[in-house]
Amino acid sequence: MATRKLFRNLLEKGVNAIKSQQPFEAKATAAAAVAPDPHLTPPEPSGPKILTSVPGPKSIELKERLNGIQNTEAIHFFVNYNESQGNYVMDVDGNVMLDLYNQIASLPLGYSHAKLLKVMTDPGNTAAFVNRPALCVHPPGNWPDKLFSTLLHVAPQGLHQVMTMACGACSVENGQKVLFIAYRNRQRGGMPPTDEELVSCVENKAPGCPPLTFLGFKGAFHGRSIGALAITHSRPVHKLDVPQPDWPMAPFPRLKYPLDEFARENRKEEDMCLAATREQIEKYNNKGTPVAGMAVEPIQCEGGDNHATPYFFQGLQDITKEYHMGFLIDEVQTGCGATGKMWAHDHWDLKDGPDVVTFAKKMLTGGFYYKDKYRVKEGMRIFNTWSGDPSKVALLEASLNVINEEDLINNMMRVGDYLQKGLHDMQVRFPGVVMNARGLGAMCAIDFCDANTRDAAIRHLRNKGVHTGACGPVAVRLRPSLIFKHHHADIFFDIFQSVLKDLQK
Ligand code: PSZ
Repeated sequence: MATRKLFRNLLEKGVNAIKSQQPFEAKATAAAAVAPDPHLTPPEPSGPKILTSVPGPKSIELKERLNGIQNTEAIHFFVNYNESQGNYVMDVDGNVMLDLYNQIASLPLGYSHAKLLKVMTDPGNTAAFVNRPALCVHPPGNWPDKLFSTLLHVAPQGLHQVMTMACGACSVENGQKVLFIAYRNRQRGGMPPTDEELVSCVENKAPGCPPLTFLGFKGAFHGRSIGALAITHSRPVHKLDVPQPDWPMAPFPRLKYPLDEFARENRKEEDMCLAATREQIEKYNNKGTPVAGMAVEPIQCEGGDNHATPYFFQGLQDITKEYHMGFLIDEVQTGCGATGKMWAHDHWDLKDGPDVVTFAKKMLTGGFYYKDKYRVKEGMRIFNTWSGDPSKVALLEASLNVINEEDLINNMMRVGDYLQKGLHDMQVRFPGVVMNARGLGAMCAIDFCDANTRDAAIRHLRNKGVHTGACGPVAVRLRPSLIFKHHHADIFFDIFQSVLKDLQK
């Protein structure tokens, strides 16, 4: 019985138990009294407004109804998308919350941005929305132009090939496939596959299905489908009962924050992880299961917002070159400007572009970029029915225009700096409650003394009108959209401070 309970706790770690709280009337702070953003129609609220506990009675009723046909344990609250605006999400009970989580970090411009609504209502786009194409066989005539003006326009340096996909996990898996295929092509010296390979691969047997492996990092999250899951090592809830290949796993640095203050210790930790990565690769290569590629997140997000320095990532790239492996950078959560650069790996000053970069979330379409040398010759090998969706690329186009016109990536750098300083200030003022404030641009996090206090903080924040997310064992992560400004940060800090005061009691 005790084991069962422990197991369930392990499985549920990070899924917040949602309990009722006392209603809270958020005060409109002086900081909130700023001119409304003209791009928001109607303008966003001036601050949070809480009418019931969150989730409120309507959310609870809907959850019960939905629970009859699916598992609803992860649902925080039901949303009124018609009334959610800018940085504020409104739930079905009329509670208005400042949203620092944004649909798991996937709204580039918050809710109902006028420019995105316009794309949806433009009669010229109707056919594209109604007739969803099988993009790899019947693309629309404007598809090449659309890809050049959007995805290629913001492509990471040195990566000129792109493929759209439906979600993050399938982007990662297709990126892995591209690297496996390239590895085998290199081993064959450009010769075509043998008949034996063609026959055996259909039966999941070698040599057609080679014993190649792919390296992931401890604490990583790359998605829930089987190939992406095989390089995911964050929580048991993702993996339990699913057969997985024996692939190498290396330690990801556990650094001390602020990074600069602990530069010497952090360097030692990163050197240790780089050495361990080499050891893993040698081990798997030597036992006849060569490592064809490695995947790494610029910040391990779901795993707890674990950062590493450019030195570590440069070291990883050197290793991939030395061992003739592909270097896949998973920018599903870090891509599209939130770190203060279009791609988080732009912060690293790599000698050469990465081999594959995956994206989804704020890019609105899934997909991956890759180097020309990884182009797969045959059609149908990197392929699925929809292979993305032109309507999502139309929304991405409008979003990128706004991001460019309003200099929103630099906004993330500036407001991110402000958020990081504010979080640091909180850890100085509430020692023993919060610690390890950290961030890159506006992708920030702070640790709590333990998981229960962290979960309570998220509940209290929500009941006072701020929606944030949990990650890792004890962290709260902030995932503002690119239109988040300093006055929103002030509202967050007012409420965060009052929650920390309550928790300190
Ligand atoms: O709990 C969850 O399902 C979460 S929390 C964060 C994510 C999912 N992120 C998805 C994700 C990611 O952060 C990285 C770095 N790579 C791949 C994925 C998978 O993307 P989706 O969910 O679109 O398949």
